[in-house]
Amino acid sequence: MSRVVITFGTFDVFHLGHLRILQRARELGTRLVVGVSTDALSYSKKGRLPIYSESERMEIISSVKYVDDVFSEESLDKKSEYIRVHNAQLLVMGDDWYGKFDEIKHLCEVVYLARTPSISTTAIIEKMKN
Ligand code: C2G
Repeated sequence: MSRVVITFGTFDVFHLGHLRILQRARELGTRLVVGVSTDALSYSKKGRLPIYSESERMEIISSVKYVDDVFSEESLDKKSEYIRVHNAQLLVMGDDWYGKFDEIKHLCEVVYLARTPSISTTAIIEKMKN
């Protein structure tokens, strides 16, 4: 029985937290599609441009063995459209987004997974600065 899982993120300075949520998301279905945030959307979310460009982040994510397809996420408000276009049955996000996408539960199942503790792009950037 096919089950398409969809998830989203900036995935800047790719790290174990990113890898593990992609792995766990893929284990919940038979196909994983990932919306990689554009530089503009990432800027609006995080107040800074990503270290890795959009095309670099897309190339990295599309080469992860758990990922079956990638596309550009242009807006946080287009989830319904992306879910329909990719025919997704399950949306997976880290629990830092807990409850934020419940309004689309009429379209597909929504699951929030615990983030991998004590690792983040921000912390990696800080560590490199020092
Ligand atoms: N993540 C995680 N553990 C970490 C860090 C991140 O599980 N230690 C998860 C986040 O919860 C998210 C995914 O990895 O589900 C990508 O994280 P970010 O690149 O920070 O993306 P974000 O800004 O949360 O974008 O439409 C939703 C947004 O695009 C999500």
